[in-house]
Amino acid sequence: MKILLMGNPNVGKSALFSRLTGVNVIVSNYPGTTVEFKKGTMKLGEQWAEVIDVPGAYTLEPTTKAEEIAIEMLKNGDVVINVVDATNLERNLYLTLQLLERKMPMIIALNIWDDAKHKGIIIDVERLEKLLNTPVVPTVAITGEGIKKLVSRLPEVLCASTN
Ligand SMILES: Nc1nc2c(ncn2[C@@H]2O[C@H](COP(=O)(O)OP(=O)(O)OP(=O)(O)O)[C@@H](O)[C@H]2O)c(=O)[nH]1
Ligand SMILES: [Mg+2]
Repeated sequence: MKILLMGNPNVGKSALFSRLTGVNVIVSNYPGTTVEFKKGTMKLGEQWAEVIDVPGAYTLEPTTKAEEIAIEMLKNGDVVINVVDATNLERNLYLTLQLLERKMPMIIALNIWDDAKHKGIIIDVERLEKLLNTPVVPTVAITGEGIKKLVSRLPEVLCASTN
């Protein structure tokens, strides 16, 4: 099982990666490039899953080397945790919609939820979930808020993908 952490640059993918994975993290360069990514593992029920901190991408129509690599990685992933910046929802949804078009099993971590609240940004999470037909879980990667819930909802998308 390969879990990909994907999202725009600077949305908290690496912070979430650290929360999900243990100590055995490998940092590598994507073959033939200087683009770095991290690989770790997490326990998912009885199984170990591989978690990959994919380089940030705004689009799946690549404009940068990092985006090209993100797309390559997407081909080998089983499920995507799409990390979305709750303070920049509209911009972030561009990539989200492209991922949905690819019919990748996906769950959304609506991250930086703390800043969004402080800024008075109100997001109707249930409505967003219905609109996208995808689980959406508010998270604060730097404190760990919402991470357990995020992980607990992963099986929903995994089951849906094997049906
Ligand atoms: N307030 C707040 N800050 C966060 C949260 N998650 C991450 N950050 C901060 O946001 C910044 C970016 O976090 P990263 O985890 O490096 O983001 P990233 O998506 O890995 O960034 P790139 O690898 O550059 O694409 C850091 O300063 C984090 O401390 C969050 O939930 N709330
Ligand atoms: Mg990062």
